[in-house]
Amino acid sequence: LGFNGVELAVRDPKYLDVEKVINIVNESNLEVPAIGTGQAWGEEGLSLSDPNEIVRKAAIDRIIEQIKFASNFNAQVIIGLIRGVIKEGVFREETEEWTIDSLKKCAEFGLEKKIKLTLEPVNRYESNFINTLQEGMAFIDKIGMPNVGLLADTFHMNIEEVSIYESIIEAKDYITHVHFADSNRWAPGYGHLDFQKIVETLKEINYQGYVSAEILPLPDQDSAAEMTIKTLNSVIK
Ligand code: LER
Ligand code: MN
Repeated sequence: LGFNGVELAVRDPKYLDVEKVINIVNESNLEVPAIGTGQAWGEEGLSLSDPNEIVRKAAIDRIIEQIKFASNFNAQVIIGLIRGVIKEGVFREETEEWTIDSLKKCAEFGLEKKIKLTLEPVNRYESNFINTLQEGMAFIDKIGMPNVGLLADTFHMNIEEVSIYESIIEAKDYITHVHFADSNRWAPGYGHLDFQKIVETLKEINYQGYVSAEILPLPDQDSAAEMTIKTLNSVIK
């Protein structure tokens, strides 16, 4: 269809035949810009912010394994839902401290392997912890590591940002990866977001990275992939 890369969503690299993945990616002439890690939160409850130190340690270890996997492709490792939530009865400050400590450890290992982490603000219905690009930037400043950037996801931004465009401009020095999904999380073109204007804004900030379609496979996966390319071709000139 004309895609340049493929983003991989991996719960635990230990269950992958890594050589086989590398071969398939190479044979298909694709790059891997980023590795999604959220399934470890969704399916195993691993979280970098959990009040329980053992759970945090398991989440850090998982991200370390993801960094090793990512180094096969020079991919960024996404810190999305694996950062967890602010649990009931826990102060925001505590959650932040634990997460900063966890992410520093992950980022230090990333530095050794020359791999970036990209922190993704997600909408309030998925987490109560880091919803806007502004919150993401403030958090990245607190981590204080050079290899932690920001992931701008248009689906989450449509729910949380006052202006998708102004937020992209404000976050221009932080954005290292972009997820595209339309307002309904279907492929770009199936909802009501203005991808022409979003792409113009990304060009305005001279964004040089990938835009990755993170979408529902609806009405079916082939149509979703085709619609993505069709919309991107019509707005990226
Ligand atoms: C992950 O990239 C994301 O956007 C979350 O909403 C998990 O699906
Ligand atoms: Mn996303």
